[in-house]
Amino acid sequence: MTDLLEGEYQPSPADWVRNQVELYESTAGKEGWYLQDRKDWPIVVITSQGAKSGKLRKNPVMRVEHDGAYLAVASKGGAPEHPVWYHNFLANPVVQLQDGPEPALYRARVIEDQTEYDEWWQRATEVYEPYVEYKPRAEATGRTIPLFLLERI
Ligand code: F42
Repeated sequence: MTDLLEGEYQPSPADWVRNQVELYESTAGKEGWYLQDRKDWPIVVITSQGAKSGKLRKNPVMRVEHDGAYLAVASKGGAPEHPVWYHNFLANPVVQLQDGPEPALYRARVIEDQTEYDEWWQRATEVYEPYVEYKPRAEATGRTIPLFLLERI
């Protein structure tokens, strides 16, 4: 697979993330398209450019799609801090998203409007119910889970 963004690919230090990306990309999305053994939990692979290094970072996130737009939920399991890719998306909002055989470029923006946030949060929890538990876990540490809307360029 050829990346649409320029830069050297730096695989994730997390085995499960790196392996899922490899399986997904090497099979053009025919394998590795869901989380764990749950075919009702589909994923997409997003490639961003490192905010500091400029290297390409690849992260699967849950597939939350509506009218051709995608949501990236920066949940990190409800951890106290944002995932590192959150900073990459802010610094370099043009990201690559693969949902199926071919990647495409999207522009990412943080959803600020509360109504829009609530609408997309609802869609996210319909795809992946564990987000419901991540939200209070993050909020207990003073963090609101950021939502990025990705629109095709
Ligand atoms: N994570 C989510 O947050 N939401 C999801 O919906 C989600 C779904 C999902 C499905 C399948 C799967 O396999 C993983 C899934 N994950 C999901 C996990 C997700 O892919 C990420 O692993 C997770 O969000 C943590 O992201 P992270 O970026 O914090 O990961 C760390 C461990 C990491 O990989 N760090 C790298 C490193 O080398 O330490 C990247 C570092 C990086 O990008 N550096 C930047 C650079 O310039 O290169 C610097 C950025 C800066 O300015 O600090």
